[in-house]
Amino acid sequence: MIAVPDLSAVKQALAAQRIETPSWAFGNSGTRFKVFAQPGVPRTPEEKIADAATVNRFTGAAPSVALHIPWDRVDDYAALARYAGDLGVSVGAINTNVFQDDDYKLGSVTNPDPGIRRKATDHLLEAVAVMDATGSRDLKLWFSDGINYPGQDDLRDRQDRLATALREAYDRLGDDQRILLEYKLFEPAFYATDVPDWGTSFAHCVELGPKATVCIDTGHHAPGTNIEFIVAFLLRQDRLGAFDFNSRFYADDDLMAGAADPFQLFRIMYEIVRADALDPARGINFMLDQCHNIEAKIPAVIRSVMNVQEATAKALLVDRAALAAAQRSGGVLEANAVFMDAYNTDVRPLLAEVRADQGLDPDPVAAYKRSGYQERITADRAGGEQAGWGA
Ligand SMILES: [Mn+2]
Repeated sequence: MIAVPDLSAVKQALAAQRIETPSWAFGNSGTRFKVFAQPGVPRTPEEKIADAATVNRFTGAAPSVALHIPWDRVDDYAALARYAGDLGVSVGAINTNVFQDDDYKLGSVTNPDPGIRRKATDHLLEAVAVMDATGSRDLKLWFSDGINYPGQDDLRDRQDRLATALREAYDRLGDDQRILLEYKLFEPAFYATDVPDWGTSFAHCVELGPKATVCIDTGHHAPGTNIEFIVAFLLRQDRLGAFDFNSRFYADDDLMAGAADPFQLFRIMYEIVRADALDPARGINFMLDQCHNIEAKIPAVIRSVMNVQEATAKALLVDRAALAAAQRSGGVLEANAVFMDAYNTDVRPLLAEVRADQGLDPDPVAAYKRSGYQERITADRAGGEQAGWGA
């Protein structure tokens, strides 16, 4: 059996783990072909926050919820943050949206039209004002900007325009605020994306300053990309700010974290543990970025939180002394066996204990189903328009 040096330290680390949920995971979503509406889906930002608070109530591990502007636009953001606080959660990252206006057909902050660049940059500044009101630390930026055809626009000029907009947003940040710059290989642009990979994001962050960090969305890479290498590299450079966890089989599928490749999630979390970066005080925001198109949304988010916890527990169980000894002696098979022993451990009983110690039900999904919450929201939210993409 594997040797675990200090099981109480493992349990303590798991109890302290924090995972941020996305408001949009609770609304209706779909593919480009169809959005399937579900009963009980939130109609307002407040109802999305109530659902996120429900996930936190059953997992004890999801005390913040990310908002998306303008999908979660309200008149009084300070009041929204107080409402969240009353439900036991805080407002997390503020996500910007410069991809849904007709103006952005040729790009937002990289658009060849300076008037459209101004409009997009003003939206980023508006998001920082929202952060001031909600007490949020993180400004999350993802740009759909890119081009579909060679020659459509100048690749280098677009980088200059991007840098200009990022600088303006960065200079607007308060002392305790920061930028999370997300990258994505392709889609909606199919030939060249302006922030396609971690290297581009990293370089812009370095140029901006210490308050700019990279956000890794696990679904935003080419197939076969070694994401844990990117994690290790960015941690070493102190430039990893956040994850958008989700699963993909093909492209940016946004399925539940740990559903498609739990082994990859374990390898990622091992690099986090290896860098001692799990502690919330280290400043890495472990977020979910998912869409639950056909499955029930709240239990899917609960399951996702549990999947991240399971991958983390396995990563914490790696016998690092044995691993280091095997690595030093060139024991290829032995080192790999140490890794696999941890991965193959059934950590569900351990996590059930951690939950019981916190006064939680050891099975959060079953507890949610028994709670009657789903039936209540289905009845209460029968009238009015459901929130979804673009709402
Ligand atoms: Mn994302």
